Amino acid sequence: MDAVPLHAVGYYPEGAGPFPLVLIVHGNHDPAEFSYPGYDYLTSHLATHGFIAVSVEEDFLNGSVSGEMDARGIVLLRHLQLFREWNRTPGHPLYGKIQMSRIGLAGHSRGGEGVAVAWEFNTTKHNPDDPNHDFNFHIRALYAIAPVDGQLGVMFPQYVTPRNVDYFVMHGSHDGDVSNFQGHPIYDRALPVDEETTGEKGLLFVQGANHGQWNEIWAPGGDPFPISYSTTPLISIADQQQIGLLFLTAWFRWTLQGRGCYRLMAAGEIEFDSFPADIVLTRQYQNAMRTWLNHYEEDDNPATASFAGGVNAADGLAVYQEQAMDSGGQVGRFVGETDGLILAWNAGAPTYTITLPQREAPLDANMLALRIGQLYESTDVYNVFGALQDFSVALVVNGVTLDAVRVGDYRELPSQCHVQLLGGYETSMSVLETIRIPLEDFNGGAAVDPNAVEQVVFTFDQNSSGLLGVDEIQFTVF
Ligand SMILES: [Ca+2]
Ligand SMILES: [Ca+2]
Ligand SMILES: [Ca+2]
Repeated sequence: MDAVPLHAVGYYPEGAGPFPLVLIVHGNHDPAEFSYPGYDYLTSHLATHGFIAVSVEEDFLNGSVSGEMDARGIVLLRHLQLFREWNRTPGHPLYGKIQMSRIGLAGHSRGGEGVAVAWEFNTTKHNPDDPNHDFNFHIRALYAIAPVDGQLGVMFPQYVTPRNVDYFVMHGSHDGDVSNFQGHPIYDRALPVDEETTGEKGLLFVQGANHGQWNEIWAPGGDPFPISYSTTPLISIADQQQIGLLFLTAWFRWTLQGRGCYRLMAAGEIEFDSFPADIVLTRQYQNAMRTWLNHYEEDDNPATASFAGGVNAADGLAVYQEQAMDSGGQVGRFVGETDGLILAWNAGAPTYTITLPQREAPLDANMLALRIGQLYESTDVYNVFGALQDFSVALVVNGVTLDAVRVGDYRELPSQCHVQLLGGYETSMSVLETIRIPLEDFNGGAAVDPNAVEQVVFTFDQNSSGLLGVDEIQFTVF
């Protein structure tokens, strides 16, 4: 393909600006039906909140095609070149109105990987002979809606790893197209655990959401592989779009406009009345200020902690194993790209204790965070379907055990829903929830010196049995 049209439709606010710029791009669909009008509900809403927001047409890349993922990203960069030119052109309606230092990209399905590809090619040459590769845009934030992963060709890394950029991914349990939550591995790779990086990342998993309802054009046609069985109903188009609108807007208001209350929403610490009721939302969040106690990537020995010299110990657990939480078919039906800990109990009040050595360098932290959740079981063995899971956490500081807190006071840990696509293809999966506990909560509201913490103790004392996945236990700053 030698040339493509540059065509996008959207809105800009009244006023002098300058305003941050958000591009939204669709994914693969029947090329005879325009997909780009399907995000009008998002672009119009963004414009009322101070963004220039457009939906980019890439219908000419659609159909029974493969190997086009590089083009999906490059077309977005070509659009940014055009906006840069208009912003510099006296007399153009957008002259001086675009805040080119604050750009966000959102994409759905193949477009969801396309925004990561655009971010990659923004600074990495996709073609050394391209005379027009003068991108280097300030792409600050990405938002992927039910993205694919790994469709980028062989000339460049097949899998994009977002670094030094804010990345958010949203997916539905009832996705009848990208049914294995391919954005989860991207979330796991983003801000790599073993690298110094900047940026933040968030994840939203919506029980009952499907693939197409986030696009107004795709929604009525249903997904290619509809749900045949689920313990959770498919949510309405209106509710699914409301959830997408709230989180996408919030992400860009935080990352491009610096509105801190929306960071709380991304981090799962605040809810609004505009959230549709009775829909189970699972959320993850992480920023780059992390001191790892356990990310479980260092080996496969549950006794060794990721914190150098740290030791993990279990007492009374029926299952206790460090393992891959990927799509390899282990217990839990995971879809990520990470290692974690699987634990279960069915008697007493067992414990999981992390013991830290004396620190050589002081660490900066005001929170303890981890991701944890009930694992999917086809029939109940340890968890009780429909019941919340819960447990306690305590710190030992200078030989004294401080107040225990109950994680249920921070976030609920609900059951994973069961889903089968038409034909009986099972797509149930376990998605963990980020829990963030201010250190002062362990000490009656008084500050806790993170350098003095000797042990973190989890006690499974709230339910008589349970099966949980655990990962990314960290001290962090918020
Ligand atoms: Ca491991
Ligand atoms: Ca280990
Ligand atoms: Ca991990």
